[in-house]
Amino acid sequence: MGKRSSSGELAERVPPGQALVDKFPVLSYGPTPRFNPRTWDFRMFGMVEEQLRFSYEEFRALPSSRQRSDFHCVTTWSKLDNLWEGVRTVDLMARVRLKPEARYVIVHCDGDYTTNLPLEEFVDQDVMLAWRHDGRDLEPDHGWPLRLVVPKLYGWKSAKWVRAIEFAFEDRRGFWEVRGYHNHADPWTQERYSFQEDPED
Ligand SMILES: Nc1nc2c(c(=O)[nH]1)N[C@H]1C(S)=C(S)[C@@H](COP(=O)(O)O)O[C@H]1N2
Ligand SMILES: [Mo]
Repeated sequence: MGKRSSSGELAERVPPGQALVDKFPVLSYGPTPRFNPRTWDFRMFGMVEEQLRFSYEEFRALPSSRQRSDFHCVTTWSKLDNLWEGVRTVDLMARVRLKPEARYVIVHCDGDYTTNLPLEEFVDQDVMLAWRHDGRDLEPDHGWPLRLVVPKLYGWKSAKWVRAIEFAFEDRRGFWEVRGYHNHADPWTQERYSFQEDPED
């Protein structure tokens, strides 16, 4: 993302109803899981020709990238210019052979948190599975050892402590999506709550 040279430019980067923060708040439902590098794994399953499983070492050996992006939580805070380091989902997808039926992604985390998004949005250029933020390893509360970052959707889609990606033919609502939050979650159109959803979608 560009430099913050004028307040107009800045305003263009802040979705309606959001306020900027400098600190990085922690927003978690439930406790921070413990990480054990010997038992941790990362799986890709569902509508794939062959399931994949990575050990921690194998996952960290994937090609990594650094990208800057903004982050918007539905509780109205936004944090701009986060520098994330990890694996872009487009690069991860080079490893998996999807079945043509795959249309949605269900993200599975330690602690039974899940979230869902369309495959098309999961493979956007700015979406990453990240292990570093602003030049430092993620803190446990922020998702160490691995979190998803989906800059174009509200923060609850950026799942922390990710362990598996499931590819599905049909959409399935995740943890917050079944508890009254919007299935899609675009901050620019304030897709905050499920009652706003168009029944035609
Ligand atoms: N596993 C898991 N991921 C999660 C959450 C959670 O409770 N559990 N909270 C979500 C919400 S609501 C937001 S805004 C972001 C916050 O990320 P942060 O705690 O690193 O700021 O994480 C998202 N990812
Ligand atoms: Mo959030």
